[in-house]
Amino acid sequence: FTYLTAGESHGPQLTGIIEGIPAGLTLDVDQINAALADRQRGYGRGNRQKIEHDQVEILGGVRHGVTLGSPITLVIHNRDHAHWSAIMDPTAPATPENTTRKVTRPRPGHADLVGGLKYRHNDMRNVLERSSARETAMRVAIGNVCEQLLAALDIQIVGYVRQIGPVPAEQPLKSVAEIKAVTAANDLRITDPDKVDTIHQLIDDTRGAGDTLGGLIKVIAENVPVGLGSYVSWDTKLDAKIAGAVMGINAMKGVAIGDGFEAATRPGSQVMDPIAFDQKTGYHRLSDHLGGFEGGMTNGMPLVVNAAMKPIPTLYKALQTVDVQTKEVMKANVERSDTTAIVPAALVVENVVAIELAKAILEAFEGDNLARLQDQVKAWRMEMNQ
Ligand code: EPS
Repeated sequence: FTYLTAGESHGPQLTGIIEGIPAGLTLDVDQINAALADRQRGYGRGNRQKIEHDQVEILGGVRHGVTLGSPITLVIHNRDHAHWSAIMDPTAPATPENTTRKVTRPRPGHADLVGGLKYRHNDMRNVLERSSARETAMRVAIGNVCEQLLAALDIQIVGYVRQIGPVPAEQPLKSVAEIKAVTAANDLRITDPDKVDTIHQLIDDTRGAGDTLGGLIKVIAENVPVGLGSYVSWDTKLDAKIAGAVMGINAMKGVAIGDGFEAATRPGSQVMDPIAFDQKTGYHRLSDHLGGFEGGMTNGMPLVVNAAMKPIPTLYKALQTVDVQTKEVMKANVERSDTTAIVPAALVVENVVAIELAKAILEAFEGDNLARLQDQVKAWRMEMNQ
């Protein structure tokens, strides 16, 4: 199972190719589009989202709504490209007229400076166009294809926002369905709706001050088969793969499984999850401090993945930088941006975890055809007493 995305933020389109999805999966394009719309919502977003109306086009690997087992090609057009067609023209040679939005004052915290040095771009627009989180739209489209595969195997997953800036907003809800219902009903994707007003105010004040906010995200996956991933070598551990993939999302600075860093502060007796057994549900744990992983393998308890997102680096009240042409100390470039992207980021983390879970399942089982895969997973669950 592999996937690749391509495309610049203000270029003509984002493109994604996924290889390894089994044949026979009924793919609901409306569900992909609903996920894309969900990624565009959220308090604290900038004006770009008023321009975009993300919709996927399926151009390969699917026939009459059912996957063929061949590579699936997805496209999302950038509506904003209409305003950038000359500046982002893929083929017309550069002229003074089509290079007017040159970026020479790198933003601290962004990929601008090092990306420009590394690739020898004298216009750092060539960096920011691809390092932009616009690309996460395609990761959500691909992630939704994976979520539809996981749903066909009775696995549910949700991502939500636990904290925005310094304000925690988490109520201990347990089931994925319950979390989905509560977080869909507010524009912050939080489980504690009493915090909505406080956080709106915080975001407004932060925007007013020309500043930005990050936050904390949690993803929970239910009914994951026991024994995905392996303890035998470091690079077979599924928690490590998930951590890497989550860290690969724009602006992430931390990933933790289960109680994460907090587990380091307590004695072992308050961190390990005692084992129990009954005929109906088989082996289970009496708590889930370890977030569903032991020895890098899923243990049948809900997977709990936490992520910490830094604030957006584009500040309207710009920080000090150095102009790469003159080497003069200046204020950093200001591009149109969001005050916070924590709300869409929670959905992106959810989708990236879904991709890694689908990948792990397709590594563990033979995945040419969905019905055969379902039979294998069912037999496996029975053997695991799950
Ligand atoms: C982004 C900057 C903004 C965001 C963008 C990510 O875009 P623009 O510069 O066009 O205003 O809106 O996010 C998206 C376009 C999106 O769909 O999420 C950045 O620099 O990362």
